[in-house]
Amino acid sequence: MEKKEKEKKTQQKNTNRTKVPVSRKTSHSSFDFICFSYIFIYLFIAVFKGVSLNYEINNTEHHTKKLSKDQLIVRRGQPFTVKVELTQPFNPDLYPLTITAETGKYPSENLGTKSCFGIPDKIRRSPSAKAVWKVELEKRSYPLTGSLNLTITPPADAPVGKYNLTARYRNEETLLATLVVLFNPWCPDDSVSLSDEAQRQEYVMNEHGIIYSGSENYIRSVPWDFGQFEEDMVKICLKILDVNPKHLANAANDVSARCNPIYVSRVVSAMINSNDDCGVVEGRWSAPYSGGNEPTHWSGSYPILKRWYDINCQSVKYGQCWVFAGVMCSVMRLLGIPCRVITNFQSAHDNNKNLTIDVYHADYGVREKETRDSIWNFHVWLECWMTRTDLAKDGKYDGWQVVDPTPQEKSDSVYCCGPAPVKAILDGETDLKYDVPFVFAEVNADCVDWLCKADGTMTKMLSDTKSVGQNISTKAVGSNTRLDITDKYKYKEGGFKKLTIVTEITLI
Ligand SMILES: *[C@@H]1O[C@H](CO)[C@@H](O)[C@H](O)[C@H]1NC(C)=O
Ligand SMILES: *[C@@H]1O[C@H](CO)[C@@H](O)[C@H](O)[C@H]1NC(C)=O
Ligand SMILES: *[C@@H]1O[C@H](CO)[C@@H](O)[C@H](O)[C@H]1NC(C)=O
Ligand SMILES: *[C@@H]1O[C@H](CO)[C@@H](O)[C@H](O)[C@H]1NC(C)=O
Ligand SMILES: [Ca+2]
Ligand SMILES: [Ca+2]
Repeated sequence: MEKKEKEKKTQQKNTNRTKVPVSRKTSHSSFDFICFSYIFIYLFIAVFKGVSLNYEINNTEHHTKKLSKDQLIVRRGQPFTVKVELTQPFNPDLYPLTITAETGKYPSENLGTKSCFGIPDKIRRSPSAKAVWKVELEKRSYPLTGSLNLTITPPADAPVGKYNLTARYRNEETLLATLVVLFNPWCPDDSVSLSDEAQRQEYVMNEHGIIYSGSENYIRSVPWDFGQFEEDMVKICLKILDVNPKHLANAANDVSARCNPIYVSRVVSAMINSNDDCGVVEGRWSAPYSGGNEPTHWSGSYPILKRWYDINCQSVKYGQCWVFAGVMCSVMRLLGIPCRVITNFQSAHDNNKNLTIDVYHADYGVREKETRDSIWNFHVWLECWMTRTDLAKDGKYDGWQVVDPTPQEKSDSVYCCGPAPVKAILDGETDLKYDVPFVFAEVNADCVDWLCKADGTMTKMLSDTKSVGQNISTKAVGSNTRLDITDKYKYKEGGFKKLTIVTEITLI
């Protein structure tokens, strides 16, 4: 106890003195020594001499170089190297090196938010420890001079977010690194794994996109700047996670659940709209747009996200579907979940979940019946790529999932939507999580026009089974052309599949 106190004081005293030379040194040396570890040089029995986080090499290999050159940002399931220098020979048989990785305010081994590992890895762990990290001594290390090249690997199911790595050797502890861990589409074991490099470049790395709007007869291409690699996007996106109501209610469980892209995409879909929480964008669908900008003002996500962050997490005014989807795409790409923006033309909003869009027309002298069912000339949502082992072990529902941040209907009493597997929408499997019936209706609902008569009866005037869900479009991989993916959402009109589906649905 006493010794620790003393160390702390020395540490504080030395911080000021060492700061200037340390930072000057980092800019010229190939190794970036961090202050914390440097301080120990001045301690009498210090064992940690220096740490180099190899930012350049690590961030390049983890596809995060565009994000930062002086912060370690890695992806789970993939090793990174750290060089540690000791003031004495490394003797792991006598004195093991232990490292602890911690994230969130309540790190716990059983929740996967804390992991203890080391060389040799003889650490006693709880049998229910989740997300166990590992470390190996690289061949190019010189234990006799205390120069260690460590290869550290976060597990492929680690919660994403900010971590502290602390090392302990011979009763001395030092902060090795503060780093950020992201999802890893390059890692086969990650639940967001995407095998094709061209697709990863498009759906994770591309900062520029096209959002389609207009109508099915005149499709407009609007460029959108995602800006997911802007300098402070890590900070902004982690803030979005930290102010979400589930985090405020139970921070330990929320941080633990950040290992799961299903959970994260659902949370982000709720946090992009300002309903229910301090979400990023406030929606408005008609003038006046006073106190903010018209939705058509925006051409990219970053100015919106930055503004939200700068005004202390107050929602930015105003957005409509393409703004919500564009902003969410930036957040998901930054976090490392592959995603793309989708436009559905003649998109139905089936307010009462019965798969028909009912429009009521008044007979002479009769008031029109109120209806909240509606058809939008287009609607924009997001597809995110992930496995759905929660729905089927055989991978049937893996792949693209609809996630829609536009506040249309509540799901579990919050304005959010999805992830809904596109395969489940195609096959009309409306009992699957999340919100499959709602998205199914957006692309499949029948339109019924009713005539309301003076005696209170109604006559069906017109029934249109074809117009909803047209020309479902997204930007193609590696080019600026439009890809029509309507056949991923629905079988050809009148096909056998659709008929069975409608019967199933009307029974619900
Ligand atoms: C990480 O270390 C910093 C600085 O020592 C501290 O403020 C922070 O609370 C730590 N975070 C975790 C998750 O341990
Ligand atoms: C540590 O590894 C890096 C590359 O991974 C290498 O350049 C460096 O020389 C190694 N350090 C030592 C002390 O061998
Ligand atoms: C759907 O709901 C509307 C309004 O309640 C109703 O008029 C219509 O008949 C319903 N359609 C079906 C197929 O149940
Ligand atoms: C939209 O889809 C329809 C068929 O559903 C097709 O006839 C039309 O050419 C498509 N429009 C465009 C712009 O591709
Ligand atoms: Ca919200
Ligand atoms: Ca309806």
